[in-house]
Amino acid sequence: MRIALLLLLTLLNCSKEETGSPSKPDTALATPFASNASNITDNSFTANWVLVPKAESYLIDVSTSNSFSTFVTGYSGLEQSATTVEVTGLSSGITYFYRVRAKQGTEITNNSNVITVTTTGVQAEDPTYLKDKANTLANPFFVGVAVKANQLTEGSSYDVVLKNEFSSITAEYEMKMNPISTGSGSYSWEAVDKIVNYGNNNGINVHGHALVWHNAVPDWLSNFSGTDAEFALEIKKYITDVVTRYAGKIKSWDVVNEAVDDNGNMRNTIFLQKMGSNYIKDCYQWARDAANAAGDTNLLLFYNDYATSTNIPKQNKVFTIVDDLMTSNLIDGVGFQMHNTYLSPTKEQIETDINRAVVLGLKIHVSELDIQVNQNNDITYLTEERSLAQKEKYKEIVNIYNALPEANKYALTVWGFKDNESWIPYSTDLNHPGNDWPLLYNNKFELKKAHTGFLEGLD
Ligand code: 9MR
Repeated sequence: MRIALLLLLTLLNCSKEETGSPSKPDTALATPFASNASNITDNSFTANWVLVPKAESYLIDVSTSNSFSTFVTGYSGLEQSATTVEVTGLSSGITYFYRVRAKQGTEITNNSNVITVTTTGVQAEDPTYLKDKANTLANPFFVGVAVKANQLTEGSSYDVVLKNEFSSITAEYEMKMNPISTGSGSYSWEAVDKIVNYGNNNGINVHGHALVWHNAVPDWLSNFSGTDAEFALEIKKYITDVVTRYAGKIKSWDVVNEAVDDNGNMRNTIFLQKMGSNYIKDCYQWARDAANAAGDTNLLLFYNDYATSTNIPKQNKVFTIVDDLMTSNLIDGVGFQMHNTYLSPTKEQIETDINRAVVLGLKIHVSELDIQVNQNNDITYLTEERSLAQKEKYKEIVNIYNALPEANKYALTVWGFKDNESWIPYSTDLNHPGNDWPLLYNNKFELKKAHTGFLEGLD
């Protein structure tokens, strides 16, 4: 009888194993915990979650709805053995949601918590062209961009964007003295001709930048061994030849650029050293005389400088120079470069600065606008938050400009097209410590929120 009972129990055990009915695990598989996404770009991110003991794999869902009513193609229960997966092929500026389940054999847990992540870049920004909107204003002004001659090939993406969006150009470096002046009376005109012809042939205003700048002195002049009077004659000849060649083709020139030091004194340049304290006036006089002699009595002469909104001693010195030039009727406008950041200068600082030129009846050129978002190197990609802050700052400066009286308006020029081609990232001049995204278009020439901010500034 005992033996028969043991036999029965053994048989029962066997049959239980044979039918494969689940044996209860020691501890149940835990539901995973999803953690924040990393490596977020405009078309991908890395989804992360915490390892679940005993899980053999994980099933990940990615959706554009937090109820997961639909799934991103390829990401409905995608099985993955690691605790991370790169989610690719996404659109820019879109919010995605992800969740994960753990799996062991046939056992699958409930869904984890849901993580929200927004890809970088822009989505459905207002495609209105900048100049089109500016031209509908009661008091329109030129919307400018800094260019390089090699961007101006017919049909290039620069060419297309430029003709659509902008009504003025400034050469980013090719109209400075060091590329043009190869020796006394000898010049390299090719790039300048290309830029000027491009503007003239396409009805785009051309602003000349810059006749005299301490950072663009050609070697032969830096090493000049003649007398100071001979040096001054070389500068006069240079200004005369350049202004004459492009008389009637270039609407305005920055005659002297950045003559004031950050300490509020005159910058101790080779021009000041060799030509004396009257050199600025001399340069403007030579430019005016050359234009008049060539029959262009409408050439606009600008003084151009940076950081005057925040540096008051510098601002004061700039306006001493401007006043002096005004007295001699040698200046038509002031260029405020505006290499700004998303934090500075404030609206009030900018208005106070610009207004000093407005009350003098001068034209205002916001001449080199860009807005840094990573001056402290605290982000590794253009975050949503920083992108919005930049947008607001673009909107603010355009708004300030647009509010100027008609007589004071001239142009608002952005210093380049695409973020990755800007002078700002890692600039040694600025001691910029990292990457940055200061312009209106991203590396793929897509519209950024900054562009929408510019448009909104025109409202
Ligand atoms: O952005 C310009 C850069 O590409 C040139 O290498 C550099 C030297 O020519 O000049 C940069 O533009 C400067 C402008 O002419 C004057 N204000 C400061 C700008 C940034 O350095």
